[in-house]
Amino acid sequence: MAVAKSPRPTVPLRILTAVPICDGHDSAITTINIELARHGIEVIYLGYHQSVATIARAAVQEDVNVVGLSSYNGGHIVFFKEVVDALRRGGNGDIPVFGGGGGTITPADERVMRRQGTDRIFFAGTPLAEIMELIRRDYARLPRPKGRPQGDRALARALTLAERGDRGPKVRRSGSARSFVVGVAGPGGAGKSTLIDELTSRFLRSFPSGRIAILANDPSHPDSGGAILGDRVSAIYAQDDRVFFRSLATRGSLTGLSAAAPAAIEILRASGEFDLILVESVGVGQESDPFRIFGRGPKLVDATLFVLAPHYGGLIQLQKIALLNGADLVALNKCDHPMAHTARAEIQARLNQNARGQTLHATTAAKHFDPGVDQLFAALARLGALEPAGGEKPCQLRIEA
Ligand code: B12
Ligand SMILES: Nc1nc2c(ncn2[C@@H]2O[C@H](COP(=O)(O)OP(=O)(O)OP(=O)(O)O)[C@@H](O)[C@H]2O)c(=O)[nH]1
Ligand SMILES: [Mg+2]
Repeated sequence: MAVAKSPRPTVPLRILTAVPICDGHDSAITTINIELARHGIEVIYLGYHQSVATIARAAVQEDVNVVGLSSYNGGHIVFFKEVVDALRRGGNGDIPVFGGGGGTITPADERVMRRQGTDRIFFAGTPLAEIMELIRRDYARLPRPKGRPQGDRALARALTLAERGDRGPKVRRSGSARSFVVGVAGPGGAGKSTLIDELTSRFLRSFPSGRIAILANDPSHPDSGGAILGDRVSAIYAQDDRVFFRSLATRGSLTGLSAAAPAAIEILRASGEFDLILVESVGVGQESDPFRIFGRGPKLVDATLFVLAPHYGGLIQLQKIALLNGADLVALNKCDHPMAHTARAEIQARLNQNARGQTLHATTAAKHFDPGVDQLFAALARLGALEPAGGEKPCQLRIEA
């Protein structure tokens, strides 16, 4: 089929992609994701083996134009319908769902799926260029919820408007929480997202009724304007209604955060919904100050956590990292690595020289129940004087020596 060429969108289209539960075929969606980003589209990728609830929650919080599922396990007729139904039940049936699955989805299956609410299926043999053109042509418009958006969708839409440059999107105050906002920065791949996820698990266990928000910034590709927003892949514990997770692409901002991040933080604070807000920067360099902690403009966060892994180079590289002077908390992550022992001593010496009482935490975020992460969470909760919104006492953290 010939498709008329559509211009590059001025506001990037956002797609949530995922592979359904009990399906490990992720090579097709990986190819599709990269191609989407090459065509100026922002892809929020959830990963494989994803449940209906996880997909529907992410679609709402990310306020995407469309959900794309890649299904090869044979369960597509039921699974696509359940995603559509979950969106409709939550009043979000305006978010379209499409997908593919090569030869495992037949034209007869598609007819049933369309009747059940799936928008379209891309069959085996469809050229990638044709898929891209159809997506850009048919899904560029932001879905319109019926009536006034509610709950997380309302919050998500306010963030979308902020990303589009709307200066003061209105958000109704729906809670009474006094948010503690923590900026999490560090070099690319140091384990920021994994650590944030482990901190999220501590928060959910310690504060039985509180909510946490995560604003995950990832880089846009300067050539196409597209992006692979991949921080959600590490977010196992974000699969909980008490977690609001939003991915932001930098869209040309060179600060380490999206230009909309300050407004987004204010929107989340103003909602009164969240006791804790964690803001992840993109992987930062030696001179970066994404949260403006050194006085160049109003400070964006209440505290800063700097995360680095043992492979930072040597002593001289440590001396160059500006954020080590200003961060309130420092985590040396990947302490399962043999180099961690030396790194810990070097970083501790660097912090001692600052004489600012900064604490260093040795963490292994890839391990569940890591005592270093327990200690880091306890330090963070102390710093923010975190108290559950309902007034109940936080449950005791299990801290090992
Ligand atoms: C590669 C592959 C694997 C790899 C997966 C690697 C990986 N990480 O993904 C490996 C070897 C590991 C594997 C394992 C298995 N596989 Co396999 N696998 C395939 C194979 C050969 C190709 C699938 C693929 O990636 N195609 C490439 C994509 C790009 O092309 P496409 O499929 O034609 O898709 C087009 C469109 O549909 C569209 N599209 C696809 N998804 C999406 C999503 C969006 C959002 C959009 C816009 C478009 C789109 O893009 C393409 C454009 O032309 C298929 C056979 C086949 N020919 O489909 C079997 C197949 C899917 N596997 C099958 C099976 C049974 C298995 C295993 C259970 C085998 C076993 N007994 O262990 C395991 C299960 C693995 C698991 N954990 O789930 C069966 C499924 C049968 C069924 N559902 O009834 C198939 C059909 C083979 C067969 N004929 O038996 N598999
Ligand atoms: N060995 C080991 N690997 C870890 C640890 N923490 C995270 N990782 C792995 O490191 C890789 C990067 O982790 P992320 O959490 O995505 O890192 P990040 O800092 O958020 O990365 P960017 O957002 O791209 O800058 C992943 O493969 C993680 O599984 C750890 O403590 N030990
Ligand atoms: Mg990350």
